[in-house]
Amino acid sequence: MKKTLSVLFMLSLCFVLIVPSIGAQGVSSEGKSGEYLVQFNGPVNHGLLTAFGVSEEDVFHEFNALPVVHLQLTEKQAFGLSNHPKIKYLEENAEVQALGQTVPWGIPHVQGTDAHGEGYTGNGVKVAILDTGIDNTHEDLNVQPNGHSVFSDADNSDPFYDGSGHGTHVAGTVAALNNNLGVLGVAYDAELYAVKVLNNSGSGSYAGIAEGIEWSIENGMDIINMSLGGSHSSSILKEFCDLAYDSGILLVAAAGNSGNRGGNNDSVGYPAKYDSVIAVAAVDENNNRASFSSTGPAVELSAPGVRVLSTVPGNDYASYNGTSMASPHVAGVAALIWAEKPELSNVELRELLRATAINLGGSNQYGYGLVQALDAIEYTGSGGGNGGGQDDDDSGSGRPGNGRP
Ligand SMILES: [Ca+2]
Ligand SMILES: [Ca+2]
Repeated sequence: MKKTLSVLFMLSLCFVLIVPSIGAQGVSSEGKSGEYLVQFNGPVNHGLLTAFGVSEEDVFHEFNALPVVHLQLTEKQAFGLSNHPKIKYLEENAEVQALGQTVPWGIPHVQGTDAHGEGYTGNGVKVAILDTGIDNTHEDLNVQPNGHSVFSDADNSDPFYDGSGHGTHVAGTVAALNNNLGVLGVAYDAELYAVKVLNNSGSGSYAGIAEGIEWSIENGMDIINMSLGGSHSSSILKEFCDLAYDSGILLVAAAGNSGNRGGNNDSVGYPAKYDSVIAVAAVDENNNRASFSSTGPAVELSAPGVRVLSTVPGNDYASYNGTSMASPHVAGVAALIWAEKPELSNVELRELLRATAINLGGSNQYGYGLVQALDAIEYTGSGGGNGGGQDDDDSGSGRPGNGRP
């Protein structure tokens, strides 16, 4: 009997277009020449240009469709021509450039950009995205070449084909590239691994999750992100999660989207509910719990999960809501920390995430609160922090990818 899981995201609104914009041209000083576009009233009058001292080599291009010339002028020439009755328009040739990279609100919200400013980027930390696959042709993602699909049918056997968009979106929140396009991930130098455990419709089984966890252990993953869940417990899935945790992997999962408006039900799903897995709740820009975000004693941390802009297949971008979107913020923050503090065990890293989170109120709604990357990286433990402390019992010997047996 197969119990199904489903992806934990909701609406897919607001497709975002990257539109070209007109950048401002620098101001040229007196007598200095600049590039202009000049349109004549009637045919291009070369005699007029000559009269203003414009030589042939100053003309870059003469258009055919309109009486327009692209040329180089001094400010004085430009001023003179602009007042001449035979000139219809005279404009500086403004530079056109792509709008560039958009930083989704969640990235600074978890101190991702603060951490980047200090040079922390998650370099080399291996993050397995157990999801619907990752579109590895996306221009804003760098997906590692070895991945895995738990499916054998032709439509779902390729971990780099994401027919849903869910896994690609989750991946972008962890590690969309820092370039001049698209969006920015929390830990943009982390290594993304596509582990397809959900099919193109966003469904999977506990056996598939278990197989994805096994692959992650065998392939030396540091962090597993599971933006998925189901309402039934499975002893065997729990065993696999425990096995991964005991091997030193940090497991992060969406708490679930089964919360109610009052925030008073016990609705955290599996695998998030297991002790070995961090359950992540979703908040909005004002740090209010998203009304859908599951609640209960198992909620451990909070992260942005409302109107989260990230990558989707086909070099596109979209905003999604869900605890699925919150979980990869935590995975990304964990990657930022672990790259700087590889000596921490997964248990110590988890303690640090808790100790440096911003308390947002009720623990059943927010857990320890909103994760903070830079505070965690800079945490010395001496000041007492806001609860917890880092003493633990672990067998800990640093992150798995960092010299584990
Ligand atoms: Ca980017
Ligand atoms: Ca848990």
